[in-house]
Amino acid sequence: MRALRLGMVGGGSGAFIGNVHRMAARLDGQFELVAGALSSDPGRSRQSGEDLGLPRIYADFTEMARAEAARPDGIEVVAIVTPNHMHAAPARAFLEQGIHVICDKPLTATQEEARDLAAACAASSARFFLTHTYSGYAMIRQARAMVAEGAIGTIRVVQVEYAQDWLTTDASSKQADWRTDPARSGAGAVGDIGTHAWHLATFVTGLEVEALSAELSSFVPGRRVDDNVQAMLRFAGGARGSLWASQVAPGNDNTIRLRVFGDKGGLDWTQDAPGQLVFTRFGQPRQILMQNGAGAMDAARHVSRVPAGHPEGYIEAFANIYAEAARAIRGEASTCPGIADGLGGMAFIDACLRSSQQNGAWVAP
Ligand code: SOE
Repeated sequence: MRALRLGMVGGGSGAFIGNVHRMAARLDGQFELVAGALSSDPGRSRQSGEDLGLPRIYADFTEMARAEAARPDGIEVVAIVTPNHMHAAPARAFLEQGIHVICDKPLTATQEEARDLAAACAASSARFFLTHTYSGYAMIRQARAMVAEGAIGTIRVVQVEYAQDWLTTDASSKQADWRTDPARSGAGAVGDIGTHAWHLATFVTGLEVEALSAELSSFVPGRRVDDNVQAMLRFAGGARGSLWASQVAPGNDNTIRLRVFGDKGGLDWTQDAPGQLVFTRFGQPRQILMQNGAGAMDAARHVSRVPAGHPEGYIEAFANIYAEAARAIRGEASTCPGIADGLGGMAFIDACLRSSQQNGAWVAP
């Protein structure tokens, strides 16, 4: 099947997530990167594009959107891997040209930008996708399918946590500087990794969060955004949960764990062992289900590439998001996160901020 022609905005030399997107796009041969505006600095954009051997290099995304739409061999999809405050404008520019968008999370830096972008999506013939990476893991898909078929019964408790330690001090870096600048990030941990945790909990359980009570903290003196968020969650149907996302948790590089408990059983997944899912039927021994192993469900097999015992990891999970975006673009069934997931994440951020400002009052997202 012909690879889709892909462009990229952001992700120039020295960037982190841009290179991850390129690896994910390349892994399954579904995309060919042919154009880029890889930096807001024209010189760095050119140098980065030349380093990657890009056929077409642009100084800015506005020119790229116009020029690529005018070419018969122009890009069909663009990946936006810029800081949060630079998601909305490029996404809108390409959507208006009918070019599909794959954007890193969270959706935008502000609620207003999110509303504007949702309107641009509604007005465009093109699709919009959001790279909530961790929903791409096969054993997260296994957990979602098991919940849906009733393997753990009626959900009662949901525990989700996402812990890092890279912002434990106020050390400056390219990655830290924009994430701790409210003008460029919009929010701190709650937006950067809290939305990943929120998406995992709602994606696996299929439950809506009806209300939450949150406390956002900024432990590092002088930090202008939150670096730790703890939230209690009330789900539709009566389930209760908690979400913890922190970037000041020494000993945690990128630790993610989701546990879901029902009246018949429980599920427990951690990114420390992403190819495993611990499943317990109440009253029976715990089972460790292995990716592509015995008990694997189609939803997990469809996003696995190798037989059981051959670990797949973060890049493969990211590649699953890209592969599902390609399937959706081709009109096939896909569970790729999209604009609704992005708006949900923005509503989660806003609700946490409102609740925390009201001393943990219960608020609706
Ligand atoms: C930093 O917290 C970060 O790079 C996030 O921005 C990513 O979304 C996450 O996947 C890894 O950590």
